[in-house]
Amino acid sequence: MSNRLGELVKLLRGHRVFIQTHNFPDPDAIASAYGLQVLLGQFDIQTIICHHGNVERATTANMVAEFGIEMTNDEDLEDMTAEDYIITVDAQKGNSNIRELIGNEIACIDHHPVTGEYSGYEYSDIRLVGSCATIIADYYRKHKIRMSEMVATALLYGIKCDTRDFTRGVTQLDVDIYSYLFPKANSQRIRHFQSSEIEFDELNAFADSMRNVEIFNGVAFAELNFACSDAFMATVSDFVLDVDGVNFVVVYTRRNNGFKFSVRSEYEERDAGLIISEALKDVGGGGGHKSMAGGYADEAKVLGISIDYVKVIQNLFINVINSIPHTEPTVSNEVFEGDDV
Ligand SMILES: [Mn+2]
Repeated sequence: MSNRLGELVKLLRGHRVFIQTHNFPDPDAIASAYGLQVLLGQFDIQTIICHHGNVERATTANMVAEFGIEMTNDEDLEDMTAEDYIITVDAQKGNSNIRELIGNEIACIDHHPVTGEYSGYEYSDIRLVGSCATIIADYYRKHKIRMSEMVATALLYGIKCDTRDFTRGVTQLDVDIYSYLFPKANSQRIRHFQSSEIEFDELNAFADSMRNVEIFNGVAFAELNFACSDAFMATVSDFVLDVDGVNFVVVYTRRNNGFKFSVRSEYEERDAGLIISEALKDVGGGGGHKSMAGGYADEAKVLGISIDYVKVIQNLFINVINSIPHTEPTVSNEVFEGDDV
């Protein structure tokens, strides 16, 4: 795993290269794409960052604007061809959160568990660390490549977001990368991004959703009864997980003839990715990390079980959680030895 940058550069040279993030990119996806673009630029490989879905949250929009990151929406990519190369970052081809584009997905850099069947990458660097930005920063560190304050700040912010300030999914590599990035980054900018994670016009929606929280034996459910972004759902799940006595959170909203889910877990024993994939296997699908996961359920299939969809959703999750042998919960830290995970 150690000297692979040369391999990647060699693979890309002479091709038109796109860096594609997951849909509705979050700070980790944006930081990773940006950090990779600047890195490859140092080897004279020009890239175009592309994505599907808007970058409209205040924090992500601030990031893009303040760093001057050029992000092209897939609808504006008129001239991508099947010969063009795509590197997927913070996502893997075939996942439900990344749109299929015409180019050739030749490479992947990601920190999510492998779920799809796609095996066409000629280069893949998938490590189960706290953020994709950690992996990108590791390339700079290993190869002693100069890093600008903007890149360091973006990557550090990406790590902080995905690990929730180093409280979830943190590995030794994330910690090492933190100490590598910290002296290079601008902390004031990070504070500014962090202080705009909830938007003013979301405050009422946020308060309403808190009134709908139901808790059963440490498992909290919240239905969001209004159109909301994935990022907003994630913010709500994180917030509910902070409630004393809650160690597992299921937040969901109705969307496109279905239900969209965001799940959080505090304990190793309640593996969010495994639980959601099991809970939704007959009505949709889901997956993710031990501590954070997402998924989708088909409305007709849920309502086919019972018209009382709230109970259906609660039962689907609670049945899976209750089937897990009960042991004393341990706090999930997912610390791995060494940095090549
Ligand atoms: Mn990520």
